[in-house]
Amino acid sequence: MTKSRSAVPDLLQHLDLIEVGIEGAIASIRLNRPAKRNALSDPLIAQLHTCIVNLPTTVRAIVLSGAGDHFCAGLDLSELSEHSVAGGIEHSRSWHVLFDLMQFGRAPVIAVLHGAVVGGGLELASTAHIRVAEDSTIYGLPEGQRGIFVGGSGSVRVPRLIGYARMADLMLTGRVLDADEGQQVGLSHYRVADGQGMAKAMELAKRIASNAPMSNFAVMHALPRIADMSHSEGLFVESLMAAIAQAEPAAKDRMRAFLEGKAGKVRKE
Ligand code: 1HE
Repeated sequence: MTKSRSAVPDLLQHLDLIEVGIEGAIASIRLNRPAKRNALSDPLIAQLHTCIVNLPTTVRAIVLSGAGDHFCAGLDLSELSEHSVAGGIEHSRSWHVLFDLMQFGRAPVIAVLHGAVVGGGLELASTAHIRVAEDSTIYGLPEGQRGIFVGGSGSVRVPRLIGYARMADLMLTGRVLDADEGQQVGLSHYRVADGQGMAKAMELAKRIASNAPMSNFAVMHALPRIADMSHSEGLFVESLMAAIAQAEPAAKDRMRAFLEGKAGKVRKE
């Protein structure tokens, strides 16, 4: 991928634990701590936060990946012993703030998964809107074995992807899922060969970035909230969101283009 360094705000060019690139409307963020398997230390969480809040407003899709042989080994275990109860809550909340910013941000996130996607790494991957998994991907929640509990929103986000029962199995037994098993249970949307994840993610990011902004906003912000609502509240919010989206000029232009035979048809590739 050809990335323009000049499009990356100055502040983000100086981060050392992540690598940021911008190509047109697509930002790429790579966790860049391969010697520690991209374990999420406090400074790495802080740099991700700085990055997400300082991305240019022109960014319409984000591709998230990890340098080296693994996407992310989760929490940096060397930091945990320092925490009191209050410190533990503060630490967990700092992850929640960042991960909410990613899920409910300005642009959809496409995660490229390979190698270990474990513990906090799976929590991070679960904030993404789309997950592309390479052959080498393995998923696990070793918190049970480490004597701790998920603290980076895993108990909220992971059951919504694979169900409470499967998450309990991963945590209680230390079971590790391979890429195919992950695909079967719904952890990934796309499965690709090793080394193909970034190209697939970029292809998807370009498609996503070309959607009408209000459609992407509705998918990111309304859809997950509606899923948490009662039937009647969900239908009410859906009507409001639908009316807002269809009133946008971008929606009217696209519908007119289809009726005039100038827009693509729905076809299976
Ligand atoms: C680490 C970490 C880490 C590696 N924190 N330093 N996460 C885990 O329980 C996963 C722990 N890690 C592993 O199981 C393995 O490292 C991997 C399967 C990810 C990769 O194995 P491998 O053979 O490629 O690497 P390695 O030799 O184990 O690790 C290389 C170095 O990274 C080594 O440091 P070095 O100084 O000896 O070279 C490791 O100590 C270091 N390293 N993973 C700190 N996680 C908000 S709650 C979230 C709770 C959790 O995430 S719990 C799950 C934590």
